[in-house]
Amino acid sequence: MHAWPASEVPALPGKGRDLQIHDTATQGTITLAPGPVARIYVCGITPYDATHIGHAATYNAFDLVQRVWLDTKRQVHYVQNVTDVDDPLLERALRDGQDWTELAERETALFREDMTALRMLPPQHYIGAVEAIPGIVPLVERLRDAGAAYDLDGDIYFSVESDANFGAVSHLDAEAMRLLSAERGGDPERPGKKNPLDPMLWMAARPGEPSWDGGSLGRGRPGWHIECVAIALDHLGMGFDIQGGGSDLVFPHHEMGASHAQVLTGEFPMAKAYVHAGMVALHGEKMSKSKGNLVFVSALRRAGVDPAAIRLALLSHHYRADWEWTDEVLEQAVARLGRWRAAVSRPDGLPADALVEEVREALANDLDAPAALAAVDRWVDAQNASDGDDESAPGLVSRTVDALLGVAL
Ligand code: 5CA
Ligand code: ZN
Repeated sequence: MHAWPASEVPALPGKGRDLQIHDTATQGTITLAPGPVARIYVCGITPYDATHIGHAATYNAFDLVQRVWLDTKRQVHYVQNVTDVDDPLLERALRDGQDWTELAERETALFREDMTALRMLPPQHYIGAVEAIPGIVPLVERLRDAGAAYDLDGDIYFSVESDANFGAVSHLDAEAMRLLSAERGGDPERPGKKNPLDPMLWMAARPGEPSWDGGSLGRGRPGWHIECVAIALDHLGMGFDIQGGGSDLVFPHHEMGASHAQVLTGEFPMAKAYVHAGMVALHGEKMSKSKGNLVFVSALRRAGVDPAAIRLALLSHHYRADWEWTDEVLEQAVARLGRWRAAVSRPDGLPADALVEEVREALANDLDAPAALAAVDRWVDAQNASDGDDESAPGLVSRTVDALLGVAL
């Protein structure tokens, strides 16, 4: 699949510092020191509805990761998937009497537009589940041949008991896992499974549903977790720097993915850091396609909201926090954008070299975007209250805000 166009990232004087980031698996902050090419996999959308603010907040977090690494003069190898065949997508298409491929294509196209408007840097490889099927089938065959997968009425399940390290990403107890599995696409109640938590690797063809040739697996379609493992291993290999997503992916998705990869390669972890963004709520509940309590990025854009203000609204919350979208959050962001633009539109101003370092330090410290905004606020307030004469300052501030925060002033 094609991704979306990259906005230019201005180069800044000097060099950023290495990223320290909270890792769910080790339950602490680690310093990542990638080689010349940093590698990141971010779980992409299931395209059955438009991009909402919760999605945008999660992709904003990983966009900051890219920007921090680019500022350390590294290249970034970024891979993202699109779950373009899965139960919720097929159910929505059936409900609305539309073709599932058209639904997926339309919503993916809208996602690209939203990401472009928000200045999120694109992945180099943007891979759909459907196009990944030829790579998924041999992995499922290998798991089965290694005794880590079994057949249940034609469906192939992964046996979580085949991985001694199972649980090492989420650290949840069995009961919590069971509840989350039922909530998030698993089928712990299905009779005949070795362990209720075992996730499907390959679902045998169902009447009226799309299916593909699975070689020795028979016709069917891939499970969700093996999709991301196959794409990540194909494009990044084991031991890449970050696997990212929202905190609702910790279990079962990232736990199962780590487990599949561990059994396939004998190595743990698949990613050096498992990084999770908090959940954005609306009216007190997690924004979710299934509940329908959504604020769409595209609807805000249509209503004339500047995407830079949406981006500032996202940045005003720490990525690991759960937070609530309100009109006030957006109003404050619009006001801040106005103040910032006024301050950098002056021909000269207060020296800004220290600000560049403050923003760098805030982001390198577990992507502390609110601290970065506070640093820019301080420069802006001082600039508006005085008459500095550094002619390079407004341009340097604009470039810093653009390069490190993705906001065009
Ligand atoms: N296709 C899978 C990942 S492989 C999936 O979870 N798709 S999704 O469309 O449901 O979500 C896309 C990303 O947005 C995921 O990282 C998810 O964790 C994140 N996300 C979903 N809802 C919210 C929310 N309310 N707040 C923050 N992030 C969210
Ligand atoms: Zn994923």
